[in-house]
Amino acid sequence: MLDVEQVRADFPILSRRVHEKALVFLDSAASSQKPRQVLEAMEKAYEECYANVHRGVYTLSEEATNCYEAARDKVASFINAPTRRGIIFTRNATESINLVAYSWGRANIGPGDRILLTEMEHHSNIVPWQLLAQEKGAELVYLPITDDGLLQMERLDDLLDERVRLVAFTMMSNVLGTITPAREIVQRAHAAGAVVLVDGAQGVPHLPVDVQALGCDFLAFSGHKMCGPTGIGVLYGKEELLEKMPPFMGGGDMIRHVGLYESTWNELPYKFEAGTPAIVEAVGLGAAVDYLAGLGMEAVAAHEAETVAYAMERLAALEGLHIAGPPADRRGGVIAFTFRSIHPHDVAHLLDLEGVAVRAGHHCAQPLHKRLGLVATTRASFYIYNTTQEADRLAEALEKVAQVLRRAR
Ligand code: C6P
Repeated sequence: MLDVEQVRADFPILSRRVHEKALVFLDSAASSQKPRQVLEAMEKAYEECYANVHRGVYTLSEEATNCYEAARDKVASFINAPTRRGIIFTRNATESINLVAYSWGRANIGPGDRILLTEMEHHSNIVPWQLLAQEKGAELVYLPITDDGLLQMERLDDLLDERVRLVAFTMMSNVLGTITPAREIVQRAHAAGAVVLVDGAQGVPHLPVDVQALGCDFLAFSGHKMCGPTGIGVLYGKEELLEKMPPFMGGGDMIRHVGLYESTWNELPYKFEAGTPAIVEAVGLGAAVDYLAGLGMEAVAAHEAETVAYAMERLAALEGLHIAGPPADRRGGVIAFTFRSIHPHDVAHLLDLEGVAVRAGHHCAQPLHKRLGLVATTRASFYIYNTTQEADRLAEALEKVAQVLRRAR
């Protein structure tokens, strides 16, 4: 199990006070906080071995290149990728998904083809496919969810007909917290001849992920939700697919030879990394991956499961509070809820006055909220540094919100 107090001591920001109260940070699904180890690794990179990468023959540039490439090895090992050539650094999960939509999608999707998504996707795993489908005359189809926020798996085989070329789905919903049966979906999609992209933006930071066991063709995730900095994300892809795909963006570093009228491409993964990359951010992500691997992802998942089960019990006991999504044993560290008829923005604002940071709104999942018959929810999301005492603080603060509004009426 995690020693949560030891983990908390690694995160300087957690000692902050907000509105004269000890901060309770419950918005890690939007972006996690950063441990000292990541901050120090980035500072060291800037202070001791910063230069552009892949370009210089001088010592500093070679050192910077080595640090940047070492980060790629760490990420490859973190998700058990068979080769570092399949690890492409992007800006975030959104860019990773767009890379696949533009490069693989524009080469492989045509009129009448289908792309199968689910009703619980984040906008980042909907809009790129809408753009592609509109351009190519393809069609989007959605695997529906149940009222309690699980995928209707019994509908999958019906939807997976020969027109489906791509299945793209999230490993964990950022609203419902639902952990999807990713391996089963990949297997059934492959059996139907489809390529599979897994949106790991919420999965990779919180669950052990082994891409070889999962079998997916692509996996997209962001550094900033897993203790790393903003500005760095990852696309994992199977080498044989990436080899055949045309470049996404053109520019420096992604070429082998440039003529006035045509060019040839660099080898993987550099073919997909045009321009100066996020060098120090990659180093930070490498340190984040070291940090999480040091804790052990099984322990991370177990800690969150325990904290979220406790928090759900506490919250469900509050009068007029409704949690969206499945029971605790089917979800990760996310709890989105409505509270009486109070607008989620008011709930979040009043919680902030108690030092509790949560997100309110549609959480970039408007179709999901529409399916649930909701306009917005308040969302508390838990990570390695959250405690059951913080879940108590959330519940007590919500009780206070109810009292304040009762008095105001
Ligand atoms: N969800 C949230 O508060 P980016 O913004 O590219 O790092 O991640 C996009 C993304 C993709 N898929 C899922 C399932 C996600 O949850 C997110 C980001 C944040 O829920 C910010 S909107």
